[in-house]
Amino acid sequence: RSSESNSTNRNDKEKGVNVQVILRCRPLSEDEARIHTPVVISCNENRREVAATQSIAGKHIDRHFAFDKVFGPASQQKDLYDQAICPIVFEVLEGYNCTIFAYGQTGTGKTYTMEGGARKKNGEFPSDAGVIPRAVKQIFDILEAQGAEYSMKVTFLELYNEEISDLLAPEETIKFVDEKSKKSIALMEDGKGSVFVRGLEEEIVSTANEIYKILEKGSAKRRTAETLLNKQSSRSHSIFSITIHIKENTPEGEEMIKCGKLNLVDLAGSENISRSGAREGRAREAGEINKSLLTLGRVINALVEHSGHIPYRDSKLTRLLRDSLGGKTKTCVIATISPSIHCLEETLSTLDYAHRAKNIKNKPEINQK
Ligand code: ADP
Ligand code: ZZD
Repeated sequence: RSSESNSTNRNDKEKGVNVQVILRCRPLSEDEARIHTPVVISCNENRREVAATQSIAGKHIDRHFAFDKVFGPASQQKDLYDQAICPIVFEVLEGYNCTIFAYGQTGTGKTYTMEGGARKKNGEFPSDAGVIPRAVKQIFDILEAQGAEYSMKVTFLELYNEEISDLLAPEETIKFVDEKSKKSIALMEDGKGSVFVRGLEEEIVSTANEIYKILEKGSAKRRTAETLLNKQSSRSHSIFSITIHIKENTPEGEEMIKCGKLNLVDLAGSENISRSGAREGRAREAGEINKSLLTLGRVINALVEHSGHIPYRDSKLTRLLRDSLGGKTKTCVIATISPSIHCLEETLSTLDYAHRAKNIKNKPEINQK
C-alpha cells in the first residue's frame, strides 16, 4: 500500500489531479409535486451522467453532462457522504488539505447537503445530517479507533459583501471586520503566497460534541446578524475549517507530525452570475453582483484556459481559497440543481460551470514535519 500511495503521490505532484465534481439533483418539493411541476432533469448515477431535456413550441433542449459522481433526487445524505466525502476525510487524516465547495442556485440544496437537518434534542445523530456533521463524526471516530495523539482547531467565518465576519467571535461583537477598522480581522499575506485571516477566533476542540456546540453558536450568530443587519443569507458564503495535527511514530521510532485541513464551503446562490454575463447588467443595477462569486468564476476560467493572469486577488473568497484553486489542496465541488422546468436556465448555467471546474488541476502535497 505504501509503494502504491508513493507512486500516486508522484503522479499527483507532476501532472496534477483534477478538481472532483459531484452533481446532486434535489427532488421536487411537496408543493412542486402537488402542482405537477414538469421535471426536465434525469440522472443516471451508474453512468455518472445528467441530462437536461425540454421540448416546447419547436424549441428543443437536450444536453448531457458527465461528472465524477452523480446523485439523483432519491439519493440520501448517507449515500453522498459514504461514496464521495468519506474518502476525502481519509485524505485529510493522511495530511492533505482538502476543500469541499457547494455551488448552485438558491433553493437547490447547498445548505441541506453541507449542514442537513437540525440536531436532535435527544442527542441522536440525525439521519438527514449533512456533510459537515458527518465529517466531524468520522474524523473523531477514526482518530479514536487509531488511538492517535492529536490536536484539533476549528474556525467558522462568513463572507458577505466582501466583509468577513467571525462566526466564533465572542458574544455581541458581530464585528465587522474589514481592513480599515483597527481591531478588525484582516486578510494577511504570509510572505509565501498564502493568505490567513488575522484576528480570526480559533477554537481548540477535543470532542465531536464540542464542534457541534460551536456550529450551533456560529449558526445562531449568523442568523442574528442576518436579521439585525438585513442580510440576505443566499448572498453570503460560509467557510468552516477543521485543522488536525496528528502525532505519529515512524517504524524507525522517530516522531512525525502530520497536519491536515478540511475546508467546508457553502457558497452564495449562483443566480445572477450567469456564465455569459448577459444578466449582469440587471443584477448589477439591483446591487446583486457578488464580487467573490464572480471572481471565483473568473479564476476558474483563467485556470482552465491557462491564461497567464489568474485574478485571485480580486476578491476575498478567492484570496482565502487560493490554494484550493490550482494549488496544493485537493478540491471537490458539489454542484446542486433543481429538477424543475422553472429552473432550467439556471440549471444549465450551473451544469456548464461545474463541468468547466472539472478541468482545474491541483498539485496536492502532504503536510509533514
Ligand atoms: P440552498 O442552500 O441551495 O438555498 P436549501 O439547502 O435551503 O437550498 O434547500 C432548499 C429546500 O430543499 C430545503 O427545504 C431543503 O430541505 C430541500 N432539499 C434540498 N435538497 C434536498 C434533497 N437532496 N433531498 C430532500 N430535500 C432537499
Ligand atoms: N441546517 C441546520 C443546521 C439549520 O439551519 O438549523 S444543522 C451543521 C453544520 C453547520 C452548522 C449547523 C449544523 C447543524 C446544527 C443544527 C442545530 C444546531 C447546531 C448545528 C448540525 C446538524 C447535525 C449535527 C450537527 C450539527
